[in-house]
Amino acid sequence: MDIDLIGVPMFYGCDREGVELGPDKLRELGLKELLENKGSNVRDKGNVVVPFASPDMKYVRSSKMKYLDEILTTAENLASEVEDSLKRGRLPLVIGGDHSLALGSLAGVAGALGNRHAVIWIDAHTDINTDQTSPSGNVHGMPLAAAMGVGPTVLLSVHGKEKKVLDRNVYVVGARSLDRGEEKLISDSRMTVYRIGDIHSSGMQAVIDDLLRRLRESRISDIHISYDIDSLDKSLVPGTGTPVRNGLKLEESAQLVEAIMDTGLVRSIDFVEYNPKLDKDGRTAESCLYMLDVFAGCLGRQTGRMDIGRTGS
Ligand code: DIR
Ligand code: MN
Ligand code: MN
Ligand code: MN
Repeated sequence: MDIDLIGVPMFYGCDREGVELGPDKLRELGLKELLENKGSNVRDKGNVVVPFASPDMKYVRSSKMKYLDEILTTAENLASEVEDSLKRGRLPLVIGGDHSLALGSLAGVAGALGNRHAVIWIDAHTDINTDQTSPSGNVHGMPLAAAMGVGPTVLLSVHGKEKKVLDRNVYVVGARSLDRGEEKLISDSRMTVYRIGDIHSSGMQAVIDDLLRRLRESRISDIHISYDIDSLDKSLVPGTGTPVRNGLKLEESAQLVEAIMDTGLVRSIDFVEYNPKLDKDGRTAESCLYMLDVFAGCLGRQTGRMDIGRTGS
């Protein structure tokens, strides 16, 4: 596979410093070489520009969404990069940074692919808060709602005003820490949420079978994976801002990622929320590299240029 690495050194969406070091730390740990050794052709596009802001600027633009201006500017920058990579037939691998960057990656995906794609969101959280339902004001809890067209206009207008994905094509896997407003949106929308309880009672394979069947039935042509490392159990990722107990094991996560990747429909990937500053013993880096190796193996097996067949903007 031809891959474009894109770093997003940003912490504004989680309001916890250290996660902005994620992209460079993963480079230092050999991410490019890992992908190349498994057979991919990799171009590192570097990091997108993230404007500077000091903590006293947190609420200048909005009282409910921290660092709103900086997050929106970063999202625009990222959307252009992702769209550009996809139009060149390359797979953007977006390395965070916090999960608010998905405002940009999903906007870029929509710009290049239209709306026949599915989004698979692997996360302990569903990230479907709005400015009204968020308990924290942290925008990393809002990008998936915004992509579906739910939330404040400013968040819906990144790189175009259209919805970035249809709610019936959204799948969350691994959810186990949801806010009240998020529960309401799940019942009011057509998105599918596979909670940790479903995974533990039916097994990961049953969840995968159901997911793949739904993707087939909805005639999905493209998939974006948004991988939040806090989907993994807290013990595996102490170095993330909001670790949650009772999470996925590495083997379960690998099984899931391999099944999705092996559809051959995955066009773009986010890998987010690794915070090297909180990773005191290197265990989180190890978990990240384990999962990135799984992605690398799948990507390396897929050959050639992607022909997405559509270039409309
Ligand atoms: C929480 C935490 N639902 C919020 N969200 C996180 O602040 O909206 N998402 N950590 O990854
Ligand atoms: Mn998330
Ligand atoms: Mn999360
Ligand atoms: Mn565009």
